[in-house]
Amino acid sequence: MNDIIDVDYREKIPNNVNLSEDRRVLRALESWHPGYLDWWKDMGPEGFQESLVYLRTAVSVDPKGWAKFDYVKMPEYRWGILLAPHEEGRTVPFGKHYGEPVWQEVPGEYRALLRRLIVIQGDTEPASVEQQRHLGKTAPSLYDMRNLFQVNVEEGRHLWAMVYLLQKYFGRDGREEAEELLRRRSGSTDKPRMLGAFNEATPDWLSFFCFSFFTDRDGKMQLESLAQSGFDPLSRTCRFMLTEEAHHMFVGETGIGRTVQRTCEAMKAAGLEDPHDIERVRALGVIDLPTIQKKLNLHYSLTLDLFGSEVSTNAANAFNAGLKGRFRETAIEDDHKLESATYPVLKMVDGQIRRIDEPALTAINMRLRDDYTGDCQKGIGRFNKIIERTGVQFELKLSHVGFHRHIGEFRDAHVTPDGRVIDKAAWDKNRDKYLPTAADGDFIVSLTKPVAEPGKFASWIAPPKVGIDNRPGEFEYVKIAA
Ligand code: BYC
Ligand code: FE
Ligand code: FE
Repeated sequence: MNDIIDVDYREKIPNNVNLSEDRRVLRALESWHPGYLDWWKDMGPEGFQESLVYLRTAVSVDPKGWAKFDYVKMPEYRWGILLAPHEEGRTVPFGKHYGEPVWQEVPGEYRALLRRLIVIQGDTEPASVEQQRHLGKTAPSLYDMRNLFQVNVEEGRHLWAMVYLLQKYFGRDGREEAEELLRRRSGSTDKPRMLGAFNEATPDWLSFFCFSFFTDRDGKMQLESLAQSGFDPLSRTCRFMLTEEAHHMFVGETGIGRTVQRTCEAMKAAGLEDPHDIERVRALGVIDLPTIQKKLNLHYSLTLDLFGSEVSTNAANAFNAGLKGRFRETAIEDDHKLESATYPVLKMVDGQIRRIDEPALTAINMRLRDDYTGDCQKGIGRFNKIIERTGVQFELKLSHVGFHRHIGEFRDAHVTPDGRVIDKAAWDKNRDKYLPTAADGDFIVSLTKPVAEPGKFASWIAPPKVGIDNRPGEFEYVKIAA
């Protein structure tokens, strides 16, 4: 990989961190880049590395126009390092340093805690690319394929964002962590990614849409909390990442919405009234609503695990230290120190689900999860509006937070999607009604035949209302290399 020498990094990496003057970091990035490209070629979108994809590239942080669209081969995407503008006089917005000037360097006493947060955040980004690498081959349209690849290159950029922080602020161990981020692999037994949901498979397009709806939304919540950080470079990095995250959730939300819409329209056209008549609905070449519900149950529950335990001293320490705040911290009206406040936490008590007041400081994860649940609920409401408009009688629901959990209070409990505690035998008996089965998966895979003709869509999904970058319906979003 000697071509790297030819790369003019001052020009090649779009940045607003004055990289050309920062020789030490430039050198660290130069030596990291070949490994990143090797990783991208091995673990990035399979079979499309030579194709021309109509992608947006972040080139500045100007809210009026931070991106430009053009055809690029993904390995040549210009992964940049962009921080939201410096805010004059910013102070630590929470915790025991509340009101003190924010840090431009890593506070020594919090070094380990901060590094861990950055590494965990960084680890999720390449993990999602790995999880989604096979999906290009079954894309329901060129439009969807382009959206997948857009999300993928931007998750790649999010990795760069965290690697920049590690290399600039954490010296040798930062560089080692940056290397490790390229070594772990989603789903691997010996070197798995750090968090549970990022080691799960994303076997089909409905899973991808659910992932971007639910899991990228956890990304949004976590980035919002880190955007509050008193460590200013982390805050500025996350603030800019959030502008990209919005598109990822758009892909998820419109993807599920279009799937739901197509199902309902096909049912109406065929005169099918019963959404639970699965066989006849499936025979129309669309995904039945109960199966969509099961997919939502799965991805929501896997994502809830990413919030950690409801009661967590890690979270309390990060808050106290001023490193990770609450969702929209600065808009909350309280002391921002949580010295005596309490927060209601859902817990398992004697086999019952109860709401118990806990010190708010240790209930930070629970609070963020509540904010997240509210956000998801609104999305589900929008799906139900789509169903309603078609006249089909069916309501999608967000499952109970205790359902199908592996982390925290509900980890050992069996809770139904509607929040009833049941025993293991009842769970085993009904599991296939709550979660997708292998047969459901096979059915979805059988439908996901690739469609690569501009302007055409697979049978199971409705076309989008508008194109990307206002392009017309027939636009060739991906020029597939032979
Ligand atoms: N899987 O005190 P606890 C995104 C570990 S998504 C495995 O309960 P804490 C994206 C935990 O590490 C956003 N292990 O939890 C989306 C700890 O281990 P140690 C990613 C888990 O620390 C789509 C122990 O259990 N960013 O950006 O308060 C595509 C006890 O932990 C899990 C972040 O997550 C799990 N699910 O909270 C692409 C932000 N949960 O230390 C990208 C940074 C917990 O005892 N991370 N554990 O060995 C954090 O803020 C926190 O680490 C967590 C956990 C919220 C993840
Ligand atoms: Fe990301
Ligand atoms: Fe994302």
